[in-house]
Amino acid sequence: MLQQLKETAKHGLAAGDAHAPERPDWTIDQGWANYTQEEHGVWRTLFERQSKLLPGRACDEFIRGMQDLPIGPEQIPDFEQMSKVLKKRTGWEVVAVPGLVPDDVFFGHLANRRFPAGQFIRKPHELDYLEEPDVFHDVFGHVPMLMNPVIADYIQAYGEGGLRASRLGVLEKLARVYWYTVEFGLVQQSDGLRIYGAGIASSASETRFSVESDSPNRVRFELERVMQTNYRIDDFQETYFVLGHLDELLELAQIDFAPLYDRLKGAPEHDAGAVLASDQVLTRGTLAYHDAKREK
Ligand code: HBI
Ligand code: FE
Repeated sequence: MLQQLKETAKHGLAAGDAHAPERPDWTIDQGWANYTQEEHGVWRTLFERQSKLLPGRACDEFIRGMQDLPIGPEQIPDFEQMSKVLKKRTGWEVVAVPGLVPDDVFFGHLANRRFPAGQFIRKPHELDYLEEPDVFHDVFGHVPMLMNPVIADYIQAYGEGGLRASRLGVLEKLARVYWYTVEFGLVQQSDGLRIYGAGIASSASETRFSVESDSPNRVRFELERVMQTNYRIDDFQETYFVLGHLDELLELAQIDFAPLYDRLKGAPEHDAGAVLASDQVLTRGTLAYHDAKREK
């Protein structure tokens, strides 16, 4: 999955790298007319698979965002067309990038309501494995939620917070909040537990695992707890953090993190699968899925 990409981000993008950008903001032209039929076909395969899985598993906001966007199975979406609709709704636009971009560049885009989306699409033989975020993860996974005003403000605030956290040397803590919300978040809806995280919504296997498996823990989201918790970059999450309502992200976007960073300096870190006495546990996982792998 795309979790791998965090490592790549750290190691793969040194200055003077072969991936050195032509533009300082790392954007490229999407070059929509240059996608091949095979590439549109990969999009269709992934789109149809996820569209069948998500009703009843993704939150209402995701489903509605998808419906209101010019996104369908036929072809990889045209970023310009999509941005027109998105811009009207929440002021966001989608810009093309070659893959992972350096943290400060990424945050700079988010802080200005530009979502950097991978221009390329994965190959037909790697439908379920990704080292860098591609157009399917970024567009199918993220853009429907950017149609929602709460998420729109929250991700912009993350961009601004990311720039500050980088300067303070505490990015790891903030990145965990992004990971366990924007990428792998679940939310309690009146009719059950639902997905809003893009890393889940763009993955067929994790869509099922996150809401149906007995293996993972599902714990009520609590900011400081999440900031102290490691995450899996190479596999399904061992723990999902669950919001009572998406509006909680609105408060989160307004919190001054600086005092939290201070308070958490030297505080214990929790394993990805840990359950704490202070947790409000919704489902205590068996952890069978990850334990089976650890035994090997
Ligand atoms: N670049 N294109 C892209 N997409 C990401 O999600 C991304 C990135 N660069 C850095 C990054 N994510 C993360 O390391 C930060 O959110 C911490
Ligand atoms: Fe993502």
